[in-house]
Amino acid sequence: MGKTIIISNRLPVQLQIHKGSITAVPSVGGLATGMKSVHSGGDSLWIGWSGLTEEEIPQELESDIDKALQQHDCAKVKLSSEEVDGFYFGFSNRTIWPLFHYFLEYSEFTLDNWTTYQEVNQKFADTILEKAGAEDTIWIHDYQLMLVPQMVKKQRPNTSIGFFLHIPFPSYEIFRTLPWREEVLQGLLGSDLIGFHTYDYERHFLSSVRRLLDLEVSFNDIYLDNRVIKVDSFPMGIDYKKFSEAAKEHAKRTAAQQSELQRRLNTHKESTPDAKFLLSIDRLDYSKGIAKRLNAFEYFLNKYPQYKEKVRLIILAVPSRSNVPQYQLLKKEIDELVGRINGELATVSWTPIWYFYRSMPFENLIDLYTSCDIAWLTPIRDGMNLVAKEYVATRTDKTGVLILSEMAGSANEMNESLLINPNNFEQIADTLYEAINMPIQEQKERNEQLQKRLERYNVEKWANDFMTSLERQKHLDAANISRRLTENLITSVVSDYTKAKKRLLFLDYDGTLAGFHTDPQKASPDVALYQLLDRIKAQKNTDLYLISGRDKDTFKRWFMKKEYNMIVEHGVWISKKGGEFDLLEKVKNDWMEKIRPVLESFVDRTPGSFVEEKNYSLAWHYRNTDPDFGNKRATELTTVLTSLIANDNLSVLSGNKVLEIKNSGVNKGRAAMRVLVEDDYDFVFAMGDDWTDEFMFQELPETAITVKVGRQKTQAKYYVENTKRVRELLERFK
Ligand code: GDG
Repeated sequence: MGKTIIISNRLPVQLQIHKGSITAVPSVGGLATGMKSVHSGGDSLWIGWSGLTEEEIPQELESDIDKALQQHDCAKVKLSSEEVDGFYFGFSNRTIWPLFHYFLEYSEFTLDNWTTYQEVNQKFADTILEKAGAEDTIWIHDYQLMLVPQMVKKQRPNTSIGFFLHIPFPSYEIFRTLPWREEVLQGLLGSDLIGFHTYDYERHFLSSVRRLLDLEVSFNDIYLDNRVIKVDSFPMGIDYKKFSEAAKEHAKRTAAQQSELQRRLNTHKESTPDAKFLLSIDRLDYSKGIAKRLNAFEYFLNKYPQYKEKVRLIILAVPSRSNVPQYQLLKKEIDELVGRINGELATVSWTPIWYFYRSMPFENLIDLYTSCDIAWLTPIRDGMNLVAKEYVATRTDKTGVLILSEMAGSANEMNESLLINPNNFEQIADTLYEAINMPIQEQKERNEQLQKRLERYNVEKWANDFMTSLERQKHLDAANISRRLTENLITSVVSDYTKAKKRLLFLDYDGTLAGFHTDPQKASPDVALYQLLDRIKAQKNTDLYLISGRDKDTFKRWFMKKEYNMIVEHGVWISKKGGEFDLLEKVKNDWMEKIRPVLESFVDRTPGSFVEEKNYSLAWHYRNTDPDFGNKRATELTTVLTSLIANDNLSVLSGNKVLEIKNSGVNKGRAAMRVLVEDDYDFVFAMGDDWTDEFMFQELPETAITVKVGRQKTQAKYYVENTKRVRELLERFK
């Protein structure tokens, strides 16, 4: 069994160089603790940037640094300060971060930064390729490294690669503004499994993949060449035990054992026993809505002045990315706001806001969590927000109220908290009032539910779920690959073909012999296809049938002179060796009058869709519509039609971007079986790409060789990737 390689921008240890000696101290961040269960016991390696630029590492210390990192099963990627500027402070934090948090106006599209981002991603990929063995599993983290999966996959197609995005994935309307949007998506699609915190981020991503890359997406599977990529949501949890146990331990401390901060908090509590502490903890980031929160606090105090001197807001803003201009401006704005509000509202015995701009040791974090009556977290956008979960975990007596922004990923799982819209000051003020006055019993009931969930779905479970899903994907893929028509299998099929005394071939047209065209009438056969079919047809003891859902007039125009055998309209008509079309099935078409207006009303409401009228069926095509909208309309139309046709012996067939309404008993399978019994065939071969071909795959005998074009679920025995491969295979039938 291989090891797990974890890759993130920063390593889970912090390097400290003191008088020429190096120490690597484990960092306490959520990701580092989360991955503990995966990154342990010598079975894993963590690759990342050490936090020191090339210029900051004296050459003579380089190998000591590597050794210090090795002791923590870590390896570094070397970055120069110029690379850090372009890749991290530039593209990651001035383009992707604001864009993915819906701060479009902050997003800078600078070609140089994009170039550096690509180069640095390549450096990460190269380090992975250098360190990873063939059996290793790779888990890449976050928005700084979105191109790495593809870079690794290209060199190691069989390596299992997972990717997790810790920030939101924005809606298509936002994502499409990125000049390098296709490249970013393709980079991510090098993964076998892509994880997001919430279902919404997942669906935004799938929508962008569909619209920008025009790839086939079925539920949460993306089909790309010969691979299936799974996309799923894994809401990240916390190390619940660590927080709840730390809180229990703090509760037992004597005054002498308590921290200075705790003692001060206690003094204030004792002097004003009915006053409430509100807490907000975030990195100083515009996405966290700190300035808005301060304004909302002022709004609350003006709306409910009875709480002046009765509430205190403790704001811990952790310094972050302070060399990005927006962050400097934000810092200034917050400093000024705190100053103004305190200046205007403070009394001799009361300062409304206590503001800390620093990072605190874990100990103090627990002091704050356990001492504050209300946690008030109002990000404008947040991938998850672990602080909300940590606060709840430390409330060991189950008291305390969590007020949380709906825009945080964690809001999806924390329904028992008081959810607010961070832009609605009226609602926020009223919610603060509600929180301050919430009966203890209600607090306990809410927290009990929340704690149960957080304890169960903790960070270890999150990491294990992701890894299990990645592992499962590998097996599924292996199972799928085994059905791929490989060179060995092709050789054996060709040999059966050569040896056979009487051969029968059914070949679907659209999506099988020819690719799709925006206008179906323009998808006419090319010269090479005619030559290929001519050659097969000319072979002795070979009956070749083109079998299609197309109307007979088009096929007549394209193929009649070639004297190919044809079955059209899913098996209604048959023509042999250039003869006229005969009805293969006696079917009615009087129902069309009733159905046509329904389809036309859908055409009116779905730009890009159109109705194709055949002799015995009606088809609604939606290939040229907006993909999401088209799929939605297709579902709606299926529902409408299913109720309309209930008693008419009709069925709705869902093809490749087409819904077709036709007589129930007519299908390609039935038609193929009619032909099959006409002779004693010892080689039966069928190829097709969509649902209508599945009837053939189902009906033909077990000995038939059935081949699906594309990797979707199928009854066929084998699959090939695309029409190019179809033709390559048929070329070998000699
Ligand atoms: C990104 C996404 C997503 C904070 N201040 C101190 C301190 N912290 C710790 C907290 C918590 C972590 O930092 C912050 O995590 P968040 O989830 O709230 O936010 P981001 O840093 O923005 O993280 C976010 C996360 O990735 C995970 O996927 O949830 O949405 O933006 O663990 O406890 N720790 C210490 N001192 C502090 O002053 N020791």
